[in-house]
Amino acid sequence: MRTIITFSVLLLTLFSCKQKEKESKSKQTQISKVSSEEIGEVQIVTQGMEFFVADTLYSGWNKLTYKNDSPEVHFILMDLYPEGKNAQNTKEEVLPPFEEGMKRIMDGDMNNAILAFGKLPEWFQKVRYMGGTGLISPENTAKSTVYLEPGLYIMECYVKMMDGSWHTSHGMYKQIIVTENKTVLRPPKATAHVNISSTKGIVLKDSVSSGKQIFQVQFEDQTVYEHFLGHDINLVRYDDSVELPNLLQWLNWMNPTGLRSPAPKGYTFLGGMNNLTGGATGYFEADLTPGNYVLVSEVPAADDKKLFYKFSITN
Ligand SMILES: [Cu+2]
Repeated sequence: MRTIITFSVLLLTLFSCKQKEKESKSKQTQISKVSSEEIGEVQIVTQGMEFFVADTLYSGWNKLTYKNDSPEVHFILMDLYPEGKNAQNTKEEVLPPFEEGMKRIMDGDMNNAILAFGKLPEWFQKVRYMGGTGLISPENTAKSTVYLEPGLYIMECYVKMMDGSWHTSHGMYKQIIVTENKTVLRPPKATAHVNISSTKGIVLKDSVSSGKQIFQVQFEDQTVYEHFLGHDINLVRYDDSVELPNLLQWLNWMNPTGLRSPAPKGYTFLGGMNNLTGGATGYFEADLTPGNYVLVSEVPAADDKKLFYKFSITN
């Protein structure tokens, strides 16, 4: 009798194992059917002056993997547009004042530049910046995780070409619809924490070593500086040969040579977190090797604003 019971238990166990195996196999099939939009993995590539990226994404956490296959430095900024506005409005109402303003700056005529920027439509003030990547050098990949609310976005890069014209004017703006459907992505586990604010500047709160690091960026607040934009974080590696003030000059788009190709030599831009609203959190990752680094905002006179934090990795 005991043998029969034992045998039955064994059979049951075997059966339930088989069943579990089946279930797990069917789960695996289900997982492979989940779309990349639902997983929240967003691949973006630039080869010239464009963004190759899906035109529809899910809302919630999204990991942007931005491969810069072009010869210029770029970044990604996610602009959440107010209701009823789209890429057509960018083209007709936003690009012309920026183009005219930049031409005036190149002529050294700041008064008329300000007048030109004054022609920006009122709704443009209602654009909300939802993060993106920091500046990224050619042949590098930026990885940032951002929380996207549903809505119509313009993904943009406003670095300038050699002649001072904006990358946006050459095609680096792309309309993306973020739907009510949510991704399954969870925010990554950070290895280092960075705080940024208009009063305390950039503060790296952990010591960082070489290898893959995931930075969690906490925007304590956000504000508008003299360049009409807020603060962000760019991770930059620099050679011993360089002088940092020349990077700070370059990081001000209002300088005729600022944010313009070619980027100053001796620096490698490794991504970061673009403008977020106060209270928001974003993540970016980078593979670090021993050397000198700076976390810096793309704002005029970042050092005076303490939006500048140097650190070194020795091991
Ligand atoms: Cu660009």
